[in-house]
Amino acid sequence: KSALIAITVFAISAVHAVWADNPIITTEYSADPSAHIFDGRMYLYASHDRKDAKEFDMNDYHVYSTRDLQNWRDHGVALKIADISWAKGHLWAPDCGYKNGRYYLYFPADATGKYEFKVGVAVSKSPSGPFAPEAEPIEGVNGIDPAVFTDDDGVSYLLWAAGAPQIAKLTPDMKHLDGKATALAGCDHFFEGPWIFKRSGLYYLTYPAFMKGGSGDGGNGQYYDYATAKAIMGPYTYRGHFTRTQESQPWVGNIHGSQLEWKGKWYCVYHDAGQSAGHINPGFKRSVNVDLMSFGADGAIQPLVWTKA
Ligand code: FUB
Repeated sequence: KSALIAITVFAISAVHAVWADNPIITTEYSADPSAHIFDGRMYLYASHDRKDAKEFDMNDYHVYSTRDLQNWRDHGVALKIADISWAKGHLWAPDCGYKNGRYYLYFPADATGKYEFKVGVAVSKSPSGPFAPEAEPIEGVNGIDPAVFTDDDGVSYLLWAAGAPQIAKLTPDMKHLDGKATALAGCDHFFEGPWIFKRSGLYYLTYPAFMKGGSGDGGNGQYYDYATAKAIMGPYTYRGHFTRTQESQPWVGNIHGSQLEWKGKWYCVYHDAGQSAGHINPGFKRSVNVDLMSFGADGAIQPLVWTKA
């Protein structure tokens, strides 16, 4: 019996030892991580909360990568606001896609100085950048939180948030919308940050969501909710949330990230504000976490377990 207990304890600690303690990035505040596997490494494309700036006043992006989920490399500034002719500020949640030897960084920015957001694209030969932005934002995309999803048939889609999750096909050069956007229905309590992944033929659309009675803006917390569909354009069925309950979550603020499979395991990479506890505005100095995901027999995402050791 004691041998069995020892094996079980070893197995549990082995699972928890897969990555460094949360938060995984401690050199900078970082948020909104979009994770992808490129060339055998996990890359994170993240927003950058600056220590001495106002909340949400971000002006560059860092890219992080790892081969083993323990040792993370900060590749430095991959794109900055001074390089983007049309952007007036607020470089919010980005994402990166790959096609034909090029990496495409999609990023939202305030185009007028009045919180009117558009989405631009910047190109690099390397997944870590630096990325060279196109001169104009992408026509037809007014909103925040772009995410790119490439389906098994090679067609890429851009998602973004504008009241509801929006989706449109991208042209093969990845720089324009191929047709009009569709607002995806069925995503109850949607607030921002849409992300799609596919598992066993099912499309999962995940997103930060309003908490009951909350405004959804992070002031009183957000849940991570999701909906699933058999086709990328829907119809989507709302499936609830997979984060902890409001009472037990250890942070105040919003949540935003991504989910992906790597080496047979599923991960949720997202931010909270735990690292900045005690900061004057803790909810908005955010840090990236990685948690293992698990799924029920019916495909339901099981509640995340925070893996701080
Ligand atoms: O980080 C800035 C904004 O806060 C993002 O665009 C939203 O998703 C929220 O995380």
